[in-house]
Amino acid sequence: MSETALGIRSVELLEVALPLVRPFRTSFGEEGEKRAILVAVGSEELAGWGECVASPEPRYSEEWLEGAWLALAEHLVPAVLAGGPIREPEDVGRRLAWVRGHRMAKAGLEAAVLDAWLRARGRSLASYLGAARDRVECGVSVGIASSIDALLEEIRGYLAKGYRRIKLKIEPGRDVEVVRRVRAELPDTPLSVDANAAYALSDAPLFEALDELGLVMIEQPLDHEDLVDHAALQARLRTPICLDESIRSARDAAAAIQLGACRVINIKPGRVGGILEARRVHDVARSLGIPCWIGGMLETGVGRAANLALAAMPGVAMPGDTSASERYFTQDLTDPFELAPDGTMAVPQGPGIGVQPNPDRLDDCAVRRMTT
Ligand code: NPQ
Ligand code: MG
Repeated sequence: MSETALGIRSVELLEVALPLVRPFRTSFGEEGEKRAILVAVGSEELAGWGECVASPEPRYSEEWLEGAWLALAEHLVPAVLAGGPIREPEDVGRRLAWVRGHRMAKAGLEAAVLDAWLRARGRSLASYLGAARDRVECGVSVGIASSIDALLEEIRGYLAKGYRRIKLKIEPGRDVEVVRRVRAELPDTPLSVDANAAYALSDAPLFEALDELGLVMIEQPLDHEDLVDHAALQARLRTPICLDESIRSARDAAAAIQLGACRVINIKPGRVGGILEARRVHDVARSLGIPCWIGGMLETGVGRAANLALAAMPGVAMPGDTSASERYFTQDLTDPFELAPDGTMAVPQGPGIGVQPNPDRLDDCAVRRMTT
């Protein structure tokens, strides 16, 4: 264990592919397989691990896997290596600040360096982030289903496992009627919806209908780059609007809150450019009295571990999309994350993110590797 700077000897990029237990359908598309880039930072005896959440196609945001791979290989990794030993985790963001955008790619690299830096100090990510608890409440995100009966069966399965909040994905044509049916069958279940930016302000009457259904929140109803229309919509609703895609930084979070564009914030480290910026979003929301929670991008155990550490921060006031490994994968890359019957999950307490990918599983799932 050393308090000296972290020398990085090598950086490996691995593209992994894991089958999903069931296809995941949203308003922007369907995924049958999870692909991700893992970043492994090697130093002395140690490795640090990070996950880049960019998916194969630029549907959720403009970033996509191949673009993130190139950004990492050609710009981000060389820029971090060129700066020499890492004295503090903020060095990564400073060395990458000249690169516009590419937040998911930056986040994967920063996460790996931060993991290695913390492991060298024997310190957990949760403790570094000022964790307020050692277990976190978990919700689950449910994809758009082929029928309401199939949807209800899937939801009942998750409720039986203990999940504390059900998030229904909606899209035009599969919205109010579906949610009304689910609400009628499950009158006391904390329910939310996520539109992934599929609607326009002219759909306000539809959201006024949803407003009658006692939802915990309505996530990202309007355009992924909009704040102003969200503010107009929020003024017409009692149900809090939660922003996901529209919040790309702590600066965005402050603007959205001041405009009245949301009353809740979904924090994803990939979307905002890293774990440290995710903490800044949390700090902004907390200081302005806005509850936040930690979202998910179908992460493998590497990204999931970091999300659980973030979910332990004191301003995280709602259950996250930090679901169990088995929600998405028959076999994770790490030891599986499991939900307790009370709907909580343990926050990893070991050094760094507290888990490591299993080398045999990596061999099975890796489809591409590159070492710098
Ligand atoms: C959201 N996640 O909150 C996202 C969107 C999402 C858990 O609902 C592959 C990779 C497929 C990332 C589908 C959840 C995905 C993905 C949806 C992210 O909006
Ligand atoms: Mg969302």
